[in-house]
Amino acid sequence: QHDCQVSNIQVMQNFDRSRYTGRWYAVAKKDPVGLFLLDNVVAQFSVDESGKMTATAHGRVIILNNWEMCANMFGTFEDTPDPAKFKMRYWGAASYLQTGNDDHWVIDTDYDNYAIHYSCREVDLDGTCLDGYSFIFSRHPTGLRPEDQKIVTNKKKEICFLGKYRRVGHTGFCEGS
Ligand code: DAO
Repeated sequence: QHDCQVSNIQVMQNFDRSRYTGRWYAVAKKDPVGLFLLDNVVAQFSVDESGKMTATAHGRVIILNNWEMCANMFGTFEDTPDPAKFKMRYWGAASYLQTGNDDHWVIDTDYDNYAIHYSCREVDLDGTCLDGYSFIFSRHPTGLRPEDQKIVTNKKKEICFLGKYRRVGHTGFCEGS
């Protein structure tokens, strides 16, 4: 399971979407090619009446090379046979923001403190991920608890993104949005 094959990546067992609802602060991110969300990234997951998972998120972005703003984003999740693997369709509150349809996998979470998200946008010919991104989420804006850090480090290794993350700061830039 350390061969970096996207198809062999282990995801959260018995993922419970209702326990996953609520606010998550991104504390670290591995960027994809052409990164979008820079920092101050907060996601809010919900489960609607029909049981479908949805999310809103905001984060600081720079668009048109020089314009800094807070992007308000929406996402809907399509279920797959694996309860921890979703297809996420996303779009912005404004038309000039990014839209897309990405894989959205929950690699691991304890629901109360940390979560590791993974998305591979492009699988290489050898089965490894050529272009992907990943968020490390915390329930706490201050970051991960020390006891969760080694779990997260191990998972970063398993998904072959260890060393590719940067810290995601929370400065209050998107507060009130
Ligand atoms: O920031 O480079 C990037 C890629 C992330 C794109 C996804 C943003 C929209 C997410 C909306 C729902 C929540 C998790």
